[in-house]
Amino acid sequence: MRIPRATRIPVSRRRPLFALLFLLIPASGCDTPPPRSAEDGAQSEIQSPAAEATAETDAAEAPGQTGPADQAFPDSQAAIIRLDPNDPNLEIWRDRDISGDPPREPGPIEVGSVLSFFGLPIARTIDDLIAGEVEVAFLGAPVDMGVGFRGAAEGPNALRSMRRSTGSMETMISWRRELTAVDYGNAPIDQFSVERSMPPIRRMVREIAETGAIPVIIGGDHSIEFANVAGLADVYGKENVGVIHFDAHYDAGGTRHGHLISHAQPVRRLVEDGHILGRNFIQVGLRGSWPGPEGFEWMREHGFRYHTMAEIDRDGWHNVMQQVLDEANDGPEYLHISFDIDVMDPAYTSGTGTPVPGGLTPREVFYLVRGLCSENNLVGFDLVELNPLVDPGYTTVLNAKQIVEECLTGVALRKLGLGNRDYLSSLTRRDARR
Ligand SMILES: [Mn+2]
Repeated sequence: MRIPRATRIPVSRRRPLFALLFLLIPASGCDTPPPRSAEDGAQSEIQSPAAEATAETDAAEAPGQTGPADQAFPDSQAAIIRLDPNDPNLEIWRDRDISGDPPREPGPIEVGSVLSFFGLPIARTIDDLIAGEVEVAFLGAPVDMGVGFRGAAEGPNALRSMRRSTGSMETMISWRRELTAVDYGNAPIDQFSVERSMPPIRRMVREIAETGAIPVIIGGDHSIEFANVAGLADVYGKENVGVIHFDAHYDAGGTRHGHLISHAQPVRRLVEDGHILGRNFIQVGLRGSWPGPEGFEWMREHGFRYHTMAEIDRDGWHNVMQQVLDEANDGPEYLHISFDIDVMDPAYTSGTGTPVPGGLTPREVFYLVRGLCSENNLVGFDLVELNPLVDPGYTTVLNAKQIVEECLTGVALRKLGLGNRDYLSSLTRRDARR
């Protein structure tokens, strides 16, 4: 940047001025080690005034930061603008404050024609879940800054806008009839920060799981898998939960511009923070250009089981699918499914942020998801990366809705003692004709 001649300052007087500028612009602690987890990361964004003063002093005196302004400021940690710890609205959890609600008996609340997931009653509190003996609680997690592309935050409301459940001809089982389910609303998030959005989602997943209900979390981008699975591990125990990760991408990327969580990193965070063992991760549908060799080596090192589209093309979907179902049965007691809609071919799911050609078809996905949810002790399910803003015709929302329903049909089958990947109604099958 060129400084106008009239305001130029003699070289000998520059240092004190730059020191003053550093004092005027709040500095973050550039000596602070990277946070261990996304939840820690959220907390570390707020510092005490004493820590701020130290950081400012350190920054002002740090070597190499007293050069011309156009070199010192743009890339400097000292230029990061921190949160205002005195903002009375800093605590995003306020959104769930119900202290102003009229008194009522706890339990699910019917909402008539007001939009909710599948037209379900809503629940506002843990007491509502308990009083209603709720078995499945939907939760919206409208995060989209983790994909860096606007629209995934509209996923929950896009799904809420779909027609209600229509049942399943394949099984002649209606999950709506068999399961008590509610819409638990959206998690309160910080729309400007992935890091700060993780704790409230994790807390709500934990609330649901603590009552014994299954959280079904609708994203939102894939960063929320971290909060979802960490929340389940809080309740069911570290390393006690297995995860089937449906995705075109492995989502175990390393640090990016200092960020430890985004839609490309939840898997690595879950493993490195000790929530899930690598060998209890099963990846399905990987393809395209990411990861490269290092990513696959990292998964091998940690004992991941993964099934690429290349393997599916070579061995046939049926064979790989049976193997996935067998592997899921050979894992820890509890299972979570994290379903990135981009695992499907963009022909069926254009409405997503990072589509990759050559993916799965609805026919392949529906059977597998129903089978997994019927044969396992499912404790959580998330569907992510649904972006209705780039979904002409709502094809993606339609497929997303069906995937969720296939899973819940599986859960209902299991409850009825019919949990079996190949279960079909006798009315549906040719070989059962009378
Ligand atoms: Mn993903």
